[in-house]
Amino acid sequence: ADKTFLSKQREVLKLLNKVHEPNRFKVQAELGRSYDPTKYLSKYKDPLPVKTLVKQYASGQLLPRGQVFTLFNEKDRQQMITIFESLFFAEDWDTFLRTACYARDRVNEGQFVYALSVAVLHREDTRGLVLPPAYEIYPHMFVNSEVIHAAYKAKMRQQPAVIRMNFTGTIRNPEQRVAYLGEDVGMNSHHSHWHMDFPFWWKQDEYGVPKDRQGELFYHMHHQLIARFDLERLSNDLPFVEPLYWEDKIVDGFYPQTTYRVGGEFPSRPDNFEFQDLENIKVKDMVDYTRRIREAISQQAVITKTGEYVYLNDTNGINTLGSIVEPSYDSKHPEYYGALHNYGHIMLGQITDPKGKFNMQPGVMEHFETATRDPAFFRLHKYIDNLFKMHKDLLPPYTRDELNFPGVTIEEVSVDELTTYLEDFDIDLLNALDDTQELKDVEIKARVRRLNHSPFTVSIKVNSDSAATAAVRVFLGPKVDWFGQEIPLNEKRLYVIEIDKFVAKRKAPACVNKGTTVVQRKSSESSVTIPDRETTKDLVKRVDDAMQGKTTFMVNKDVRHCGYPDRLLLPKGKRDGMPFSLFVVVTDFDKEKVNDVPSDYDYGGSISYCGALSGYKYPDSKPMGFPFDRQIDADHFITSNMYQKEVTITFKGDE
Ligand code: CUO
Repeated sequence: ADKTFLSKQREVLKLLNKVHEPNRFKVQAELGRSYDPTKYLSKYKDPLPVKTLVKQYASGQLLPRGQVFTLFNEKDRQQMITIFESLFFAEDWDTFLRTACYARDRVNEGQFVYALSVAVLHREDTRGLVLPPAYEIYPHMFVNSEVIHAAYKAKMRQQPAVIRMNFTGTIRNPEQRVAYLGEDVGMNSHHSHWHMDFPFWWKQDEYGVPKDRQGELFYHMHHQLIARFDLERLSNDLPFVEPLYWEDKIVDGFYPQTTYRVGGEFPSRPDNFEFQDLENIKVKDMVDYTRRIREAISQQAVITKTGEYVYLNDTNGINTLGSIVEPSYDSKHPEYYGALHNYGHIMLGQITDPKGKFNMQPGVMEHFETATRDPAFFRLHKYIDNLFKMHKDLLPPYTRDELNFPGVTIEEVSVDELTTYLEDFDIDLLNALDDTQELKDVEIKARVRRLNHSPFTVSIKVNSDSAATAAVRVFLGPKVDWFGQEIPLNEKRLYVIEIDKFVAKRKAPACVNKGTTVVQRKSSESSVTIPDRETTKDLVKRVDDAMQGKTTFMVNKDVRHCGYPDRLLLPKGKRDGMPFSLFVVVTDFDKEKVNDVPSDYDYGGSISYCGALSGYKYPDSKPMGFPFDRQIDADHFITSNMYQKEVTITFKGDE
C-alpha cells in the first residue's frame, strides 16, 4: 500500500480508539480544536449539514457526551445523520479528517463512532480501509456486567487478566440453551454491520450511492438469521421460534445483565409482560399498521403517498414490501404503513418504562449490536417474516422452466464428515476501560465460549451438454421437527439456510465443462461468511510495520466487512449426530447475471445476503432465497440440476 493509504488507515484507527477520552492523540486533537468548518464551506459537496452541526454544537442542542445513543431515537438519529453527512460530503480526505477530528471531541461518542464508520464504508477515498471489530470498539455492548466489573478490578490492580464470560441466565431457562447464538459476539457484529451497509435511513438519491434491492435484502438477511436460530433450537431440543403479537403476552422475559459504559444497566423484562403504549407509539397503531400491510399483501398492491398503486405481484414485490415494513427511506407511504419493524424494536426496548417515568436506558432491542441477545428479537422478526411469507405464498410456484438448467445434471454430491465443537475466544477489553494518569493500560481480555465446525468441502459432480457458467447454491435444511416427524418439503423450505452461493466460472478451478466436471468448494470459501475480523492490535502493528517498510500492507479495495461468522456456518447438531437435508442447485448464470464486470470480481460484497457494495447492483437477478422462497409442489420440484441428500452433523462437545 502507498503511504497515503497507510496514513489514512492509521488516522481512522486513532479516531476510533477510546472515543470516550478526548484529546487522546495530540495531533488529531489539535487539528480538531483549531478547525472551524464554517470557514471551509466550499470544501463540502453540500455545506448545509456541517453548518447545522456547528450551529447545534454552539447552541448546546446535541446529545451530550457520555449519554446513550440509539439509532431508534428520532432526534438522536437526525443529529447523527448531520454528523454523517458532514463527513460524507467532505470533498477531500483532508477536509474529511479535519471534520472527523472536529467532531470526535465534541459530539456524543456513540453518534460519532456510528457516523464515522458508515462514512468510511461509503466514501470513495476510504475504500479498502479496515475497521476494527465492533466488539473491540464498544466492548460494553458485547460482554456482560460481570466481565466489565472484573476488568476494572484487574486494571486497578494493574494485573493482566483473562476473564471468563458466561452466557446470561441459568439452565432453568430453556432459552438459555441457545444463548450461545444470540450472544455470539461475531453474530452480533455481523448483524450490526449489515445495518451499517444498509442503513434504513440511507438517502439513496442524495448520497449518490444506490442500495440495490435493499428491501429484499432486509427480508432475506433476517429470514436467514431466524432460520439459523431455528436450526440451533432444533439442535438443542427446542421447538421453532413462535412469532409474537402486539396484543399477546410475551411469555419469555429477558435479563440482559449488561451495563452501559455510563448510565447503568440495560433494562430487563419479566416473563409474561404485555406490550405497553409509549408516549408516541401506541399498541393500537401497531395493530393498524399490521392490518394495512396485510391488506396490501392480500390485494397485491401498496398505495403510495400520492395515491397510486404499486403492485406486488412480481419478483420486485418483496423489495417494495421490505422497504415498507422496515421501513427504509424509500418506503412508498411511511405515514400510512408506519414503521412496523423499527417501532417493534422500540416497543420492546422501552417496555419496562413505557412513559419514561424512571428514566431507564434503552433496551437491548434498541441497538443492532445487542438486539439478538433478547429471544424476543427472533420472535419479532419471525412475526415480520410471516408477513413476507404471506406475500411470497401468493406468487405462483416456480415452473419447471424456471427451476431447470437444460442439459445440466448433478450426478452426485459428496461432503466431508460434518462436525461442530465449542471453543474459547478472547476479546480485547482495552477500549472498555478509562485511562487515567496513574493507571496504565494492561492487557485485559474476556474469554467467551463459541461454536465452531471442522472445515469441510462440498464436491459436486456435474454433467453438462456444453461448457457453461453456473451459479451454484448450497443449502441446508432440517430433516425432522421437534417431535421427530419428517418435515414436508413445502414446510422445510422455511427453515433452509444458505451455506454458500457462488459462480463456477468457465475457467479452472471451478467450472462446468462439456462432459463431467467436479466442482469443489471449501467451507472457508463460502460467500455467506467471513473469518474473524483482524484485531485492532494486529491491525495497528501491521500498519506500523508497513510504514517502517518492514512488511507490505496488502490493500483489498473490496474488503468485506459484512458476513455471518464462518464458525457458525453449520448449526450445532447433536452428540449422536443429527440428520439434515443438503440441497445443491445449479442454474445458468448467464441468464441471471446483472453486472458486466470482470468475472473474478466479487462486487466488494458477498453475493449472498450482504449484497454488493460500492453502488454495484446485486449480482444476480433471481429472487433472494431462490428456489426456496416460494411454495413448493414437492412432486415437481427437484429437477436434474438439483440434488438433495441427507447429511449428519455431529457435535463433538468441548474442544
Ligand atoms: Cu436487523 Cu430488526 O432489523 O434487527
